[in-house]
Amino acid sequence: MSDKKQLRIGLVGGGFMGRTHSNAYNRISNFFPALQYQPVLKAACSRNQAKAKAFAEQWGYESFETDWRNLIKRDDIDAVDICTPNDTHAEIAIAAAEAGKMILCEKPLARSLAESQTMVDAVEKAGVANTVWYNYRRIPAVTLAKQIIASGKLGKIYHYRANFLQDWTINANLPQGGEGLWRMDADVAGSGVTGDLLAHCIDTAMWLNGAIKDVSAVTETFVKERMHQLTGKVQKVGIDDACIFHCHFENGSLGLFESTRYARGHKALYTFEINGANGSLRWDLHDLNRLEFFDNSDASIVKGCRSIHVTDGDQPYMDKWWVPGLGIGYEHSFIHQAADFLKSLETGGPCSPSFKDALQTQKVCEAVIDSANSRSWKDTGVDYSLE
Ligand code: SOE
Repeated sequence: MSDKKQLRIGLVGGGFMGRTHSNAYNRISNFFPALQYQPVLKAACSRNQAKAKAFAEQWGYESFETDWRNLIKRDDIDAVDICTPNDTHAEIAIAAAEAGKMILCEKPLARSLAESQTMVDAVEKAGVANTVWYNYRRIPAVTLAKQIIASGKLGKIYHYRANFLQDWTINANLPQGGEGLWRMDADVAGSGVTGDLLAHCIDTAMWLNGAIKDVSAVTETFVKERMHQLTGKVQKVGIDDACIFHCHFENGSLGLFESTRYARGHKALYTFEINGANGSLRWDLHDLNRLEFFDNSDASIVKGCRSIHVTDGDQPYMDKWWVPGLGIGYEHSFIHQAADFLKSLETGGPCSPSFKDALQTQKVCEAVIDSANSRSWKDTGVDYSLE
């Protein structure tokens, strides 16, 4: 019998994110043995009974529920993990906070800034631990970028640019709404690529480079009408299929962001680059163990972009994995976030990004959509302290 403290998890939603989070909890004890807390998979919840049961069995949950309200009422659950579509995040999170549960919420925090604010208010009132799964921060190469920037090695920052490119909606016959395609339905998702993909880029950008002050954006919806899976009717498409924005950061640098689901050939290409007076960094999700670093202080005869293979034990998180030179993958970013959440319970500090941090990303997303709709610059009102 382990003498660790238990964090009893109730997970809502049995889709892609439910799988990534469940996998994370299952790996923690093996790879983060020093943590005082141990996740215990108490219950998985999905509306469909057969699916809920199968999910619980597959991922090792002790039980299952078909109504999240019952899950939240249970005394044997300490933390609620929200992996459902965006339109349910606020209701579940607020009820969970009122029941005194800790909350781990999938990104984006909610469909809109107003909804997100109600969630922040609820967790702050209840004083419960909370975090939002902006998982890319926890890729070792990205965390290393953060450390290099924080060390001042890049000097004054002039530029930050990021892309998140996909191609899965280039098909006018693809319906919108319903299971699997809720990201295409504005009522459920809140927005298209802005909330789904640019939110990741914005979260990483503000973590690395500070607050985004104002934005000027364009969005496009290439296919204007699609059949809705739930109504069977052809309905107006309300999401942005593509979004490009530029911005000013608080530190004086300029930002350029692009996201689309119409970049043929790109399945999930997330890249960012940051240029300072003394150096530049570049990262690419398709080669996630590598960080490119140009250091202008190198001797001129060897000056050039170095490609750091971030797999050594003294690099972020990598002492937990294999031996130097052997890489890790996408799923590890979730394992690292779950481990950091457990660590934060030991130290009593927040686990960033907290709901409050994620609210700042939401402010930028909202300003981006407002800017595109009004064809004008918008202030974001972001209040971001780097952690
Ligand atoms: C959309 O296709 C999606 O799965 C996002 O919802 C995730 O947040 C992103 O990491 C990968 O793409």
